Amino acid sequence: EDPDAELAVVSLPSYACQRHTPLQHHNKGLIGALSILAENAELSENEGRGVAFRRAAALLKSLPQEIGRAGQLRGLPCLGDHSLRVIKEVLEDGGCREVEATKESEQFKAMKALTGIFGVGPKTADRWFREGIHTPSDLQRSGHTLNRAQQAGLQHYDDLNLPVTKAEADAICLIVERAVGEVLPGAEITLIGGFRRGKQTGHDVDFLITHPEEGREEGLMVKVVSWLEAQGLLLYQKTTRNSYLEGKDGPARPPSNMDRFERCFSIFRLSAEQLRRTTHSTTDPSSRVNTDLHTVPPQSALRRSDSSAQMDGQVRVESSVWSQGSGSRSWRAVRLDLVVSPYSQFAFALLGWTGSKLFERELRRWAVHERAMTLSSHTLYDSRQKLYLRAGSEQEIFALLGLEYIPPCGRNA
Ligand code: DGT
Ligand code: MG
Repeated sequence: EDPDAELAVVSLPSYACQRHTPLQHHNKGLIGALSILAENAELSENEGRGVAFRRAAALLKSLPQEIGRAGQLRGLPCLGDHSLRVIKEVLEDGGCREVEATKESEQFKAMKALTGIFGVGPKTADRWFREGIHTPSDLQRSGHTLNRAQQAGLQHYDDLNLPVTKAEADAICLIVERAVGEVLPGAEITLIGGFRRGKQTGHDVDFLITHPEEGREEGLMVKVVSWLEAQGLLLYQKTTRNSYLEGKDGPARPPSNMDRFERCFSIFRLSAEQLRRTTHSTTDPSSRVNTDLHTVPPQSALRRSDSSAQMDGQVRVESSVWSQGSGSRSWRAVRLDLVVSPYSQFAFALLGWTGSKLFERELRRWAVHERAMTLSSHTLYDSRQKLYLRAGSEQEIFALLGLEYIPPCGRNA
């Protein structure tokens, strides 16, 4: 009898946007291995290879149980030859040589360390690596001229490489809410990105801002940023008008829409006091933890061990950024991204900025290949009818795409 002659544990559709992908899953070892290879491909700017590993990992994330034998995967989509080889090796030998070699590789380690600097992408990191620069300290010593973003990135390197907790995101939310309320009453702010998908930590905090009266949001970003800067809350900021031009092959959008889409990349200065105030005033009992220290935030905000960070092969269980050595710090740096969207595009912006990145990619791929539509964070264009489809909610967009609605917590592909 063929030991592999068993049916797949479940049958799953091939696009991640057709499935629920929860945050908690059952195949951490396999997913960790595939994620290392995906990351390495991305750092080597081999996008296609990266996506193939990400799709395979996402498929495993949506399985309802742990895989014990490769035969259980028979008939499942998204698993290419390379991914299957890695999966088999991990299942049979408890590890994969290619993954181990990647993790140990000087190039991979250096590329990770250098792209871990805010403002440094794979191209720049690769150029530096070939000059013998492997670490942020090497870079500092090299005397290279850095742009403003990179200078800030180097300066706040340690903080920006520590996960941001949900408690920290909530504290920043209160402050940004206040800024938005001061400069434009009635404006609305929504926590997006990984935290909206239910993650307990992230690499940054992302907010989407809009106003129910179309047009009132114009110029809002500049005002919000100025307010935050005046309070000394931004360590760095760069505001762009509609920096993101999606899908070069997408239809041209009216310039007025594009002009209104604003984004700000920033580094926020979060003080221990601000964090303490939030965690004490919150109504969620799970995040209300007693502490008799003045500047040290509650334990809930200090926990740094995170399953999603471990999944990415980056086990970070160091002592908190808030308590270093014997003393305690009074503030930390946090990456903060702000996006302003006109109300008419809000649903598209919300869907487009909630992620995950792979889920977004899969939505757009589904739209193009299965529906002849172009989805962006602004609009949905139907190429057959030659018209833009309006939507007031994420549910409507899924319906227009002919997809079952997947809530944010199911978009962790
Ligand atoms: P994190 O921060 O590591 O917990 O993970 P995410 O999922 O929050 O990832 P992040 O912060 O890089 O981006 C949030 C989502 O926004 C991401 O899942 C996809 C989307 N996104 C990121 N950058 C862009 C962009 O330039 N344009 C558009 N339309 N969407 C973007
Ligand atoms: Mg994020």
